[in-house]
Amino acid sequence: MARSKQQEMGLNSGEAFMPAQRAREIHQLMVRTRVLEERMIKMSKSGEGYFWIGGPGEEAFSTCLGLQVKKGQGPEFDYLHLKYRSSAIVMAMGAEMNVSLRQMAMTKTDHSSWGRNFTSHFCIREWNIVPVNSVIAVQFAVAPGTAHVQKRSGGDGVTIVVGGDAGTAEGDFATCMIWSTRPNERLPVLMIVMNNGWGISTAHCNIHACENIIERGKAFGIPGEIVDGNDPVASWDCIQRAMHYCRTERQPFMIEARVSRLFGHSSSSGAPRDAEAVDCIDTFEKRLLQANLMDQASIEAVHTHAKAEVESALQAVLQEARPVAEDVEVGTYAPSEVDRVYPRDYTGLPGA
Ligand SMILES: Cc1ncc(C[n+]2csc(CCOP(=O)(O)OP(=O)(O)O)c2C)c(N)n1
Ligand SMILES: [Mg+2]
Repeated sequence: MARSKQQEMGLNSGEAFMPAQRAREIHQLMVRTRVLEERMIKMSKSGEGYFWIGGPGEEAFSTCLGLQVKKGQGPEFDYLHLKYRSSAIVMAMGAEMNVSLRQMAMTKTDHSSWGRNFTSHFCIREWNIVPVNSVIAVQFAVAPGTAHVQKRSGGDGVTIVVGGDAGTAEGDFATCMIWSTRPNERLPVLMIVMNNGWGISTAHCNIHACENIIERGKAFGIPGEIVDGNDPVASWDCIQRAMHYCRTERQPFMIEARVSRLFGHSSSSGAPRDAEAVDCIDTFEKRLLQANLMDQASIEAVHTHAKAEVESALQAVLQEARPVAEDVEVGTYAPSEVDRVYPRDYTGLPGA
């Protein structure tokens, strides 16, 4: 079919096409997330917040992912097992900026951890976002659990697990491949590796002998795609294909998204801007301008609005209550049947 879209305004990356309206929506979300993250970096330096870690450089791919999630609570919806650079996914799903800001400022009003965890450690039960863990790659070992429930209960919900390239060296990554491909029990898991080429200060090329991480899926019959995660047009298309496969085939699929890490690992390394790395917002804006989908003034307006939005959200958050010492143990332990067997034992283990 000759594409009627040829008349339609939009952007192309190879075969992939993105209509103008979606491109503008994605641009706005990318900018809002970037401005939010940059303000949080400033918070880590100004004393308005504490440790920072986050996702500048992953906005293109992550926004496209968040917009395509089947959002809701329970097995008929998608489950998300995210990492600490997933802010753009959560923003694209519709989160307000204060979801991140409250965790950064460690206020008691923080919905994810009551001010007890680092920023970007989301936990949103209503959207099936299971708690983000600082221990890298454990999400890969947990993900088959929700996928198992989804397979058993029917429907087309899938489990999406996102990790970093260095984290694939952990046994949890192999656990995910094994438990998602047991004979007669293949599971609808979308395994996503955000490959930024770094694990803190260790370069990917010093550790991984195989050039592409998706090659490792081959031993398990897991198909995979590599995508330029800095390109929203290519990313949208790739995610759409992969999600469709998991939803309809009820089988695992792997995506390796090549992305940038724009502010180093975290505030612990000073979060300096990496001037060499490709900036997905810069390159996207150049394309939007070139295709006449936006002009310079409308791009600047998106940035100005986002900055005003984060400033007003932050000023409100800074007035909110802080956790109190008496709350420190609240929510750290869920009572279980084991308590009855070992009543005075916190861990439930004999002799502990
Ligand atoms: C099990 C475990 N080992 C080590 C660490 C320390 N650590 C924190 S982040 C990180 C690097 C992770 O790199 P990657 O998986 O590529 O994710 P990225 O930070 O690049 O997004 C390491 C080693 C940890 N948190 N957990
Ligand atoms: Mg990495």
